[in-house]
Amino acid sequence: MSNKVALITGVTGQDGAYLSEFLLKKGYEVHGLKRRSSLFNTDRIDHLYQDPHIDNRNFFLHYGDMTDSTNLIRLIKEIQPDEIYNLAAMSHVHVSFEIPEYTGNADGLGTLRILDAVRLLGIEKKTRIYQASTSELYGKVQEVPQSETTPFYPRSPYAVAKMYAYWITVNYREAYNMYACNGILFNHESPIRGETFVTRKITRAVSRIALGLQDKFFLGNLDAERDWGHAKDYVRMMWMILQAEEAEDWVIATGKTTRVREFVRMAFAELGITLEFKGEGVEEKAYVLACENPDFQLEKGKEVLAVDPKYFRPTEVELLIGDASKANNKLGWIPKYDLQDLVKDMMQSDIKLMQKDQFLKENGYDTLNYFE
Ligand code: NDP
Ligand code: GDR
Repeated sequence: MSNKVALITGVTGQDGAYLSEFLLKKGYEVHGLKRRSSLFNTDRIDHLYQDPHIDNRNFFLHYGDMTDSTNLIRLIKEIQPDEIYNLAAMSHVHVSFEIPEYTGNADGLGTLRILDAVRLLGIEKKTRIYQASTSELYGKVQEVPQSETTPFYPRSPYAVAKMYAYWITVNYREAYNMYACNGILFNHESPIRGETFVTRKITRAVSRIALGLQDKFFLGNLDAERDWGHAKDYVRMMWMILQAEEAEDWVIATGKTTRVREFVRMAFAELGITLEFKGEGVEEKAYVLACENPDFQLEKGKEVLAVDPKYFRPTEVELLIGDASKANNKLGWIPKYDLQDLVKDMMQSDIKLMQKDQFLKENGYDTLNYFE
């Protein structure tokens, strides 16, 4: 068992939650940075919570924000982490077009604040830093599959901010001999994925439609292709990256790409429902072709999906497919989940969740009715 100390920014997010679980199992003392919010924002880590009054705690939460340097410096000084995983970010690509300046501040300058805090405190020989870089850096297709040597062409304020974060991490490594690495992670999903990312939006809506809680749902670009993996495989790799002898940058991906439309098809298929897609572009719609599952009453020909252009992005990333051979060969990283396993995991979880909603509704209680 390890007796290392880790600091995770973005601990309340999808990856922060899985990484906390992973590091705690390895025996780490884990500190997480969470934002103050007017409602509890700790749903994903509530099962890890420890009462502050007990002895021998190994999981601690601290208020903080990536836009607040003094807070970050003070926390890093107090915690003296062996490893920092910088996962905090305004991580929604489409939303970044609405709040570009904030995104640049939190995602770009936020990374600088972490790196510079470690340098200022003089702990750069002790503290290793993982930066959550992204396949969005590749943006407009330059070559496929995308590897550590593929040129970047970011296509959103989010990706441009993450490009700054990527290079400032490389720069601090080279300028100050710091152990700082970029994990260039392709899309990774899970049952606790944020509800407004496309995979989770699909698995939630499909579950609700099957249970009769919702009539149909709307998506944007059905032709976009993504290299989707499971978040559990990807957080393991974040840790492996910081255990490597040399600080380097790594692509993490499955090497397979799938269209959004196909993900929709797979999610319905998990419930025994087959679809037919008709029309093109904004006119495209999906209808039930057959429902072989006696638990669900969906008639043949029922419209379940339509395109709404409000979900189109001003500039889109059409195709992502990663080449993770460096991580496969040098670190021995092999993902345990394939896309089919991922869809199954997400559908099983969302069906259960929506069955709760169904129960509440049938018994006269209100349920969540807000979708983006
Ligand atoms: P999430 O959106 O689920 O989580 C983001 C986390 O960052 C949340 O804990 C959020 O807090 C926190 N956060 C946001 N802004 C701030 C801020 N200003 N100060 C402090 N904390 C903040 O993202 P994921 O877990 O999916 O991703 C983790 C990281 O990896 C992100 O940096 C993302 O950009 C990057 N990434 C993700 C990929 C993916 O496919 N998931 C792929 C490649 C990179 P709160 O809960 O309060 O909102
Ligand atoms: P992405 O993920 O932008 O790749 O960023 P997202 O799931 O939001 O979109 C994937 C693709 O699906 C298309 N799409 C829709 N997307 C959303 N969110 N909602 C819709 O209704 C919809 N319809 C179609 C999108 O246009 C896009 O092409 C994620 C985030 O986790 C980033 O933080 C991370 O860096 C990258 O993955 C890798």
